[in-house]
Amino acid sequence: MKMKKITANSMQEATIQIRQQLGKDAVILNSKTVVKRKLFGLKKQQMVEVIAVLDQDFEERAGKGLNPAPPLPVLPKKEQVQKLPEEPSFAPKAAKPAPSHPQPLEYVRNERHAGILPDPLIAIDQKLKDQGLDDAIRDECLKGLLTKGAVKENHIKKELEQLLTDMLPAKTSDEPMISSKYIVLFGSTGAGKTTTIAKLAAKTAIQQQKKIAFITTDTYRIAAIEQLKTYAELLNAPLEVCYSREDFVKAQETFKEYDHIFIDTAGRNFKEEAYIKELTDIIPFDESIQSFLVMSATSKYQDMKAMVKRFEHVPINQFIFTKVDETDTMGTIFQIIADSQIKLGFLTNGQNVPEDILEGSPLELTRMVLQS
Ligand SMILES: Nc1nc2c(ncn2[C@@H]2O[C@H](COP(=O)(O)OP(=O)(O)OP(=O)(O)O)[C@@H](O)[C@H]2O)c(=O)[nH]1
Ligand SMILES: [Mg+2]
Repeated sequence: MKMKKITANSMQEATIQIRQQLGKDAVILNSKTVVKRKLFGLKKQQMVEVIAVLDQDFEERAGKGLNPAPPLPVLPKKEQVQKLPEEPSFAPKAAKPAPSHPQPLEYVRNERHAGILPDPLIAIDQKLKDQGLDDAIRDECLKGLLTKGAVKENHIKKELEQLLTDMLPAKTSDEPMISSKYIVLFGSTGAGKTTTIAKLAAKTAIQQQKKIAFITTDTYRIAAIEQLKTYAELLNAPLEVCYSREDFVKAQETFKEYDHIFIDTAGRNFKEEAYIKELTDIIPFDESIQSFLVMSATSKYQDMKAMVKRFEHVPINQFIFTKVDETDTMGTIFQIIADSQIKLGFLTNGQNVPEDILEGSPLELTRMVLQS
């Protein structure tokens, strides 16, 4: 896909320029009259501004004798879509051959910087940027939308939803959210680990009628043990406090008849290497453990990115993002998942236990990004 904005004195002149720059298969997407100031702003002149595209893939495939891709199916306004007329006899001969075609992604990027995308695409690009999505994701979206000819608002929404959803790792449909015997939540201080573990445990015990137990390795604050004990008592579930790997192995033996054991960990400054070591010293991260990195949705992108990097040697099966009720910027979460390709487990949206938790899905997250 190649796109050009041409400003000329007349439609005829614009047509000649489009033909010279894009070739005879170019299609006009949009044309409007603009007023340009000349002579240091003293004189106004009416000109035409035309946006034209050439479906380059179509050209290349046709050239190679392959089935050509369909031309752009949807264009802005019916009356604005004009196939270029045959070359007028007075057209000057092209002085030099058309420039070689840039790669599509580079092309989209250049067009964005030159500010000549159709208005609805400019608006959607800005919205995604405001949400915190980076150039690479936005380029991919623009490229996909242009390739599908989605330049009208209603068409954009559907296609964009699909494009964004496809960038996130999908869960298999039969994959239960709580799939292992041991479920461990870790992350930085105050992220909402204990509250979320109580929500998950309560849902598993009440809705799925599973036999559940708790382990905590958070021995730094007396209040932390008390907090989890309160939830355990409410759910009539046992709790073991583990200070070491030996304690942990003993607790595993004690709970061998239980369906799911929810493990709470201490919130620590994730920048400290020692924290990661303590975590892996006590908990054996093997296949029987489903691990969730818990991060607050209100955290900055760079901090989240650093946190994921810090935990790269602890296997992270899925993410949990808490406090989504406290932010309107879901794009940061989207970006982190797209970067890391780690699946989204849950989102929590309030302090109520157990209600304020949702299973995360790529489509739901995409919709949240586009709605906010
Ligand atoms: N608004 C909002 N608050 C939440 C959510 N989840 C947890 N909180 C609140 O965040 C605060 C910290 O929650 P905790 O569960 O104690 O966090 P933690 O990660 O266990 O904290 P440490 O163990 O000290 O590291 C509490 O006031 C929770 O009620 C949420 O989804 N939305
Ligand atoms: Mg806690």
